[in-house]
Amino acid sequence: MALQAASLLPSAFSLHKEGKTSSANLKDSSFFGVALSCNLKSKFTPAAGNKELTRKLAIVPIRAQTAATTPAITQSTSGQKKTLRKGNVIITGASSGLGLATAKAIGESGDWHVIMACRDFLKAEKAAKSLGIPKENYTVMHLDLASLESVRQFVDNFRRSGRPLDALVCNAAVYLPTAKEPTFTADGFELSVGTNHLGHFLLSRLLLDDLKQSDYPQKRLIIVGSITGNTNTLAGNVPPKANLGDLRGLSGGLNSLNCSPMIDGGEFDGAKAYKDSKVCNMLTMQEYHRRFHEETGIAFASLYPGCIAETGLFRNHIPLFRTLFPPFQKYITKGYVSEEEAGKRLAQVVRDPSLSKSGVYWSWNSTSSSFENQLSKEASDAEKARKLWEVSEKLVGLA
Ligand code: NDP
Ligand code: PMR
Repeated sequence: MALQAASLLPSAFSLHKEGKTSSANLKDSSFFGVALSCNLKSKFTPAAGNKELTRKLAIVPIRAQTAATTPAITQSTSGQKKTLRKGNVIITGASSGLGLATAKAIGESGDWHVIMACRDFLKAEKAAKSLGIPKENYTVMHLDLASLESVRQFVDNFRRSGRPLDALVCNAAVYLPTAKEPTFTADGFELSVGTNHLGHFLLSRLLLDDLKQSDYPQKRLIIVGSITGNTNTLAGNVPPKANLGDLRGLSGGLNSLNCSPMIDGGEFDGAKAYKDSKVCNMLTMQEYHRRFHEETGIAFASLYPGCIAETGLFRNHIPLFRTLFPPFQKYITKGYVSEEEAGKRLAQVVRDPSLSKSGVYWSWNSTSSSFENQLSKEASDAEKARKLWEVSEKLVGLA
C-alpha cells in the first residue's frame, strides 16, 4: 500500500542532491444518469496507518532552507522592485492529473519551488521524475486530506522546513459516483466533502498566517472549483445537481450516525457529494476574499480549468463512462482540455501578474484566454458562505 511504502521512507520530505530537506460497484445507473443510493451504512476509511505514519514523520529533523533568509524583493537603483528569490507554492494532490500538470508547468520554469503535498509519497516522486521536473524545483511532502491530524502534521512539517509560503493551491479531490454507501475520513466525515472541502479548509486556515508573512510581491490562495457545481450552466444541471440546502447535514457532522452524510441532509449520493464539495470550495474562496483580502493583500481565487476528461478523478466511474467521456467532451460539448493545457491554466492563476485579482472564479474560452466567470446563485450566496465557514470551523476544531 502507498501509505505503508511511504512510512518506510525516512521523512515526509524528498532529499535533494544539494542536501535540502526538504468498487467501482456498478450502481443502478446509466451512462449519463447517476441514480440515488439510500443505503447509509457507515464504512470508515482506515486511519490507523495514517496516524502511525504521521507519528514517524514528526520526529524527523528538518534543516532550514536558504530560501527563508533571502528577501523576496529589493528596490533597485532605478526605484523598480526586483524579485530576488524563488516563489514557493504548495499544491495538494500533485501526484496526478491537474495538480501534477501544474507542478510541471511551474516547476520547470526555474523561478518557483513546488511543494507537492500528496498522500502517496512514492507515486508523487515517481510522477515528478517521469515528467522531468528538475529535482531542485520540487519537494514531495506527505499530506492526507482525509485526516485532520495529517493536515496539522503537514503544516508543522512545512513550517519546520523554513520555507516561506507564497502560494497555496487546494487542488486534491475524490469523486465517488458509483459508491452505494458513504465512506468516511479518519475524523468521520463523508469522504468527498471531508477531503475536498474540510481537509482543505483546515489546511488553508492554518497556512493563512504563513501566506500573510510572505514578503513575495504577489501572494495567492487558490481553491479549484468546477463547472459541475454551478447550476447556471448546462453541465451543472446534469443530475444530481449540487445543493447545500440549509447545511443541516454538515452541521450534524456528515457522519451517518445521527445525521445524514450529505450537506443538505438528504440521502447519500456520491456524485452529488462531489458537486456539493465544489460549491463549498467556491464559497470558501469568496469568504476568504471578504474576510482577508483587504487586510492581507492575498489574492483569493477559484477556477474551472476545463473538462480534463482523462484524469484519475474518474477512476471510480464505470468503464463505459471512462471510455465515452473523453470523446463526448472533445467532439460534442467541446469542453475537453488536456492535462497539460489545464496545468498551464492553473499555473497562470498561481503566478501570472494579469490574474492577480482577488475574489475571482477564472475560466478560459475556446481560444484559451482567461476570463472572470459568473458563479451560480448558490455558489455566490454570501450568507451561505458565512454559515459554511462557521460550521466548517467547528467541524475542523478551529472554533
Ligand atoms: P486526479 O484524480 O487526477 O487528481 C486528484 C489528486 O488528489 C490526486 O493526486 C490524488 O492523490 C489526490 N487526493 C485524493 N485524495 C487525497 C487525500 N485524501 N489527500 C491528499 N491527496 C488526495 O483528478 P483531477 O486532476 O481531475 O482533479 C484535480 C482537481 O481538479 C480537483 O479539485 C477536481 O475537482 C478539479 N476538476 C477536475 C476536472 C476534470 O475534468 N478532471 C474539471 C474541473 C475541476 P492520488 O494520486 O494518491 O490518488
Ligand atoms: Mg458533463 C457544455 C457542456 C458540458 C461540460 C463543459 C461538461 C463538463 N459536461 C457538459 C455537459 C454534459 N455532461 C451533458 C449534456 C451531460 C448529459 C448527457 C453530461 C453528463 C456528465 C456526467 C454523467 N458530465 C459529467 C458526468 C460526470 O460524471 C462528470 C462529473 O459530474 O463529475 C463530477 C461530468 C463532467 N462534465 C463536465 C465536467 C468538467 C465533468 C467532471 C469533472 C468535474 O466537474 O469536476
